[in-house]
Amino acid sequence: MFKKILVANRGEIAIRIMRAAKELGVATVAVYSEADKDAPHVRYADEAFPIGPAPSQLSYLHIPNIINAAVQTGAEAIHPGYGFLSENHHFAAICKTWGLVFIGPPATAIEQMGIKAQARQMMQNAGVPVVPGTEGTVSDLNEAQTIAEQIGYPILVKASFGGGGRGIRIVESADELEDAIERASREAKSAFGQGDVYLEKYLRRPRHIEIQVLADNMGNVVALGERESSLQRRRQKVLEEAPSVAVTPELRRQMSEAAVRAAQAVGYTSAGTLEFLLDEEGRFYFMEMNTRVQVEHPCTEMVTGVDVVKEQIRVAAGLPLSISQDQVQLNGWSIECRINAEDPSKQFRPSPGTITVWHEPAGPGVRVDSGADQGYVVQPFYDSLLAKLVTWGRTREEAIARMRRALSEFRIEGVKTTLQLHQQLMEDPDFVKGDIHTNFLAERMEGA
Ligand code: MV4
Repeated sequence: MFKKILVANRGEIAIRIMRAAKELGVATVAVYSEADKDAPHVRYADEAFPIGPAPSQLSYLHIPNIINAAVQTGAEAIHPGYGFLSENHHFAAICKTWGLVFIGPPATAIEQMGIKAQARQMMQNAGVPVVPGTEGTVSDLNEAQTIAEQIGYPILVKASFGGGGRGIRIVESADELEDAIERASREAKSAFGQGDVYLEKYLRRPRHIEIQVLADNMGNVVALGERESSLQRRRQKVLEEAPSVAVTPELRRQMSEAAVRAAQAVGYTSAGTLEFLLDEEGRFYFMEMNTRVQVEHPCTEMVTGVDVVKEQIRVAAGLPLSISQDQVQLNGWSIECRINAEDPSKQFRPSPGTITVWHEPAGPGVRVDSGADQGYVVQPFYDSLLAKLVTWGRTREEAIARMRRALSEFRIEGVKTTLQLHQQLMEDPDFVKGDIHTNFLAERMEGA
């Protein structure tokens, strides 16, 4: 096992990773920007190293400063968390050249899954179902029109280097296709420096189901069941749960087998997530692979008892996974509410400022992963996630009852938050029934 690792992130996920390290007897190094010198993740670490000014480009995304911090402090490995450098295959490769272990998948797997059009093709070759669409990227308008006619409108134009939903356009009919391809391509070029796009059949009300996988260097790949994250707002996830009301044991088996094949096809190691769309007829389609630990990993931890981050560190240290597929059992239900510093009355714009009151809920079945506390100043430079409130119950009903209770205990003053949005969701009859899909929040908010 490592003696010391560096955590190249901030906020709740930096603390989450350091907790795993501490349980494994591994010392931790935090890095921090000038804006974060008093942040909780800096206090939690055994030591901390400054990496530059507040803007991420100059600190948390600045590869030389992070490598320097690891070298100066004698860390043997770097955990990138999520966001920032976590899916930057150049960073993963650079770590290696400095003799540092990147706690994540091989750089090649990150790169292959990062090119979405190529990932689609690879997955299809591996026997994983994909949404009907183009083989590879659109190179010629006539050809795109022919394929669009074959799969039928509505069609989605997606950026191959996008991901997370940027550079996406819905096309309702043939006369809009040319314009949509041009716009999506231009948007992708300016956002990602690369204008390749591909086409997919647009599914109108799919559920978003993702399978968590873990893989080690001995060839073991284990699927930890699904999460459902259909509740999103402007492609930002708001709430996640595990398992999903829409997944039967048979469907779970099929999706898990597809996820394991997908991971094997790219020589995956560490923790990763296969994102699928599930249509109203119960058919599932591969959409993307996230080659990092995800924000919502605690839902899986609550229902499987497996510590996803500890497994990542073990695998990076060359150890085998601590569980096999037949030891994976799902127990009960878990829900995660993302508590963001955002103002619901201003279209959920970030709400920076000083937190004057911070009181976290506790008690049976409640887990809080937070990166803020009383007196903490929410910075405008970074993601607005303050805390993840996660509950567990023997049933979905019990997890919801605990979430209602925990939300009522959570007190945050000084900044606007999404606490109230979650309280409303917990009372929504369709949410309580489990009748949700990826257009749920958009439809609710249009109505409001
Ligand atoms: C889709 C889709 C329907 N059909 N692709 C949005 C974010 C990006 N990762 C992919 N997204 C979608 N792709 C096809 N062919 C619907 C969405 C989508 C969505 C997906 C997952 C979770 C929430 C979503 C909210 C709106 C749209």
